[in-house]
Amino acid sequence: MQSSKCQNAKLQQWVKEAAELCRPEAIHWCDGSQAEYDTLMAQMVKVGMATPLDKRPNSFLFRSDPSDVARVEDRTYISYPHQEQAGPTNNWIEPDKLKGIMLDLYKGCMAGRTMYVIPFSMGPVGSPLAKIGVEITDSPYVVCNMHIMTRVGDRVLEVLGADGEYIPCLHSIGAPLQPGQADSSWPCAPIEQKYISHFPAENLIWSYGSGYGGNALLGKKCLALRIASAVARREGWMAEHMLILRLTSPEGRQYHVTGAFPSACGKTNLAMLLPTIKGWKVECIGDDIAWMKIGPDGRLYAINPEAGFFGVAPGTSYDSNPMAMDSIKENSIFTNCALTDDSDVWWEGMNGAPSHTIDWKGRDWTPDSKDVAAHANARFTAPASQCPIISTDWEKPEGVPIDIIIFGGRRASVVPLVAQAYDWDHGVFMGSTAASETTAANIGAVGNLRRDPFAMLPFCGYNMGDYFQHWFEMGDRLGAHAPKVFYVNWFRKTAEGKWLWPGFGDNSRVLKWMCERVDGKVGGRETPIGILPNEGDLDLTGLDLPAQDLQELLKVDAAAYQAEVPDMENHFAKFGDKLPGRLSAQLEALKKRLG
Ligand code: SAT
Ligand code: MN
Repeated sequence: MQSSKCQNAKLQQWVKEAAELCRPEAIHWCDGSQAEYDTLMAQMVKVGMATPLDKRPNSFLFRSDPSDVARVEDRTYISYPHQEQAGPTNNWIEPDKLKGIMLDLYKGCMAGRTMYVIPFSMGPVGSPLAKIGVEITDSPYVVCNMHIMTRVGDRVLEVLGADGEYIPCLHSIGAPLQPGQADSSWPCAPIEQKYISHFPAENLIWSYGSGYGGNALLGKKCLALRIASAVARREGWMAEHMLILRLTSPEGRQYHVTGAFPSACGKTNLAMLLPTIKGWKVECIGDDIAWMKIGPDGRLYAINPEAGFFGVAPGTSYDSNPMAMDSIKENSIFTNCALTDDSDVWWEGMNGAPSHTIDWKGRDWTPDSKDVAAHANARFTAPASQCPIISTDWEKPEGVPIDIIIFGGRRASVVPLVAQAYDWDHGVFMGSTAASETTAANIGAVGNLRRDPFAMLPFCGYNMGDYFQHWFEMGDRLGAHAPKVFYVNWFRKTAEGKWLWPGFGDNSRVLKWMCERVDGKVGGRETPIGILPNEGDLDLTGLDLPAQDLQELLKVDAAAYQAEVPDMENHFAKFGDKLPGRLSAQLEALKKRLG
């Protein structure tokens, strides 16, 4: 039960207690080695949980239970002693009560299974910005994904030492096996038994019942966003749902950009885009999470705490994101994609449909089938190091200095292609009122418009009113060093439902305008909602965009914005006296500008 490599008595004690509670058949301390990964994969192939892919070396396909295909926001809890600490946007149950419910579920929940202990680092091992977590799980699928998404292994235990701090993350799929009982290929608990719980006051994570993505890979949303955002507020830094990229101009000037977009709104595509404008280059640093701290020179520095990509598969192709396609050629895990007859994966939007596949539910599928072949939230898990344009500085312990912060979401109407905030306060207002059509990354309705402030609605580990205030305070500390803030919408459609903007590589044209704004080299016009490019300010060389579409993309429809004001007011009203006065002032200023 004990690990000879673990010198940390507290960790040994926690593992012992977890084993007494969950009653696994065996305990395995993960060392993060390739041999460990290979052994677990071989076991999962043997029992029919994983399918090896002939076309992609060392890559495997998994099919989840149809009930367990995405994050479960309704079953996600931020548990503080007082509900006000969790705020109006989080589900809350009082800690003792929630723990009581979950302890009952955890009792004997690992029967017949192995309990894996995964020591992992978010951020390069030993970096001053990194945080250590330890996930206990009964899912070998989770172990293999954590190998890719985080830094796992003995080196983490060494850094942890005898009395280092770690964030305990307890996970069970919630499917004990009775002696002789046959296992299913994706065991999990029914929805009403799923709990993704966070106790930020004690830096503790308890997850039960799901094996999928952010519900189960606890380093990601649970630790690096929900718990880290609460820690960051206490310690004066930021944990954000943001991609990080470096853009280099033809003159060799580097710009670092972070961008907050809700799940499944194109962060991965933006993070590794190939610019369509001459001489500009993008390097990827991260595609989902940024931890940002003010550096000794007063600027804001960002690191990517993750080590891999857990990207949305459908829609990813050599046209839309060739760098992602090259990242997943080998050593990758695929979940809920379709299986082709020549033992490869396929999904909608990859390229021409094969004449036959096995769909994500394991059924025969042809282009005539009425269902999709891959689930809309099918995912690939791939090492970040495999991205051909991963920045050589992506693991730099001190991070990269941020020049530009982007907010955005999916909006078929109203919101123009790009707008620059007048100043930091206006940028915080843009982030706090960000809205997007919901996606398949959460279990629930798709396509409904909702306010998703800073793309953190499902990920903020404390009262979001306090979170807004924290953004203002960071801006005050950054002063003249604060990054410039922009709001984008790649997803505008015509009344007939046609995309107005080509997106993907052509988004580099918008990024270029931002860089030139930072340097004061390009124009813009003041509008009620921010500074927009004049039609001649965007570099559209080589792009065949009808003039009418460009006009539509850069139009500010004051009446349409006015119609949104009541919704913004209701959104702000939820925060009561936690709403910073500076946000109310911004809303009043917007109303005035709209006339
Ligand atoms: O399943 S995850 O939460 O990791 C993916 C996402 O929603 O961004
Ligand atoms: Mn995400």
